Amino acid sequence: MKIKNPKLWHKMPGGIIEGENVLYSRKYLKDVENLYKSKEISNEGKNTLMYEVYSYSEGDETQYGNLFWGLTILHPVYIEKECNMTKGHFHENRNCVEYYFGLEGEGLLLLMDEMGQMSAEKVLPGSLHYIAGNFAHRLVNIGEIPLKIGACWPTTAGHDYRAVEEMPFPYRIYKNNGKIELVER
Ligand code: S6P
Ligand code: ZN
Repeated sequence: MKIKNPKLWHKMPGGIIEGENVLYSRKYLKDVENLYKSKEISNEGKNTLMYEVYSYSEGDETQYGNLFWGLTILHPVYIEKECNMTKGHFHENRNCVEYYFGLEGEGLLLLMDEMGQMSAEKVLPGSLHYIAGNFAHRLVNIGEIPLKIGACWPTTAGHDYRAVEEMPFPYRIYKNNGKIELVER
């Protein structure tokens, strides 16, 4: 019997599990500019790479009980001092929970319930975050290096971005002279 090599999941960008079922997407500033307060983004700035998302699963994604394993990399970009953030979403299926865990860098995980109440958790290497199914979640890079987090969630969860567009997270996150500021909209 041959012993198999393990999947080095945190090295996904290195292509270690290339050839298997890995999905990859990336967002440029032009894709997410509406999230930011600044309306003065240059055409050149719009091509800035903001974040990358890898996800991986085996078997049938429509099968209840199946899971995604994911990696999100948020680059250290500031738009007039506002920190780089993911779009943020609820899961379409509000029963589907998720775990995030910090790998590298420094961030915040913003959690918002369906009434629009927000809380924030510090994300750092080794931190573990349980995201209940009825909470919208957004990652924010508050550091100077890429923020990398691992994630695990049901393949049947889906993304509900519209609910967050209609009821945005109530705080913007800025870094001002090295200090993190949460500013109410
Ligand atoms: C999926 C999970 C992550 C995010 C990723 C990007 O349920 O929460 O993989 O999709 O961090 O965030 P967003 O809000 O742009 O999908
Ligand atoms: Zn999610």
